[in-house]
Amino acid sequence: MKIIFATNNAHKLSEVQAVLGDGFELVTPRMCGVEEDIPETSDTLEGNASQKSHYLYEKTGLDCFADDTGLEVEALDGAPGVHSARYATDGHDFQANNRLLLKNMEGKENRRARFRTVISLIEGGEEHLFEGIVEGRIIDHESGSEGFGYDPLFVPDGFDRTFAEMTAEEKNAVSHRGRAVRKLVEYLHKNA
Ligand code: ITT
Repeated sequence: MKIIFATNNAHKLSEVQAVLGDGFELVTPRMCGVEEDIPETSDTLEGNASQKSHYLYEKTGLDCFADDTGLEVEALDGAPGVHSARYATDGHDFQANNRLLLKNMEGKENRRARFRTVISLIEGGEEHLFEGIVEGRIIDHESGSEGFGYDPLFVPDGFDRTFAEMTAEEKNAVSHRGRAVRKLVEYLHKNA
């Protein structure tokens, strides 16, 4: 089954393809002739995921889905949250974001945080939402080189390694995105 995934993030694409398996072929916006950046102007993850999937559906008329993810840190009142991509700068500067997070966490005793992913699927013109959450903590230095984004700073509950110290398979087994995508797959299989 072919399905469009509204992302320009190559890391996300490979994580999602790994969970979906061989039965699904992911198509990117570029492969459908959508070259421009898809707007994300909402102040919630749900709103952004929905905005991205609707944008692509209106352009292509094909079934598609989008995910929006945020890192929600308790001691920072849920920041960076929906602003995770542009926490430190206007662009997707992972290193600058991690440096700013470390700075803002200096001296904080409460290190609790969670990643939350919301997927919006548009299938036959109808929208369905799926959520995935992983709880964990923010450590005080970067560790590991796998994954992307805030992975070097986040240790999921039940582990003593960051996401950036795990294989893609290990991360997907417990991650926010892995959980949300497994719900999506279950829905797609049921309705195939
Ligand atoms: P698209 O909108 O093109 O899909 P994006 O990188 O903007 O890609 P999001 O808005 O969903 O993706 O994610 C916001 C930021 O959150 C992202 O730039 C990363 O810094 C961070 N992030 C998302 N998923 C992550 C993950 O699995 N591990 C670590 N950081 C992640």
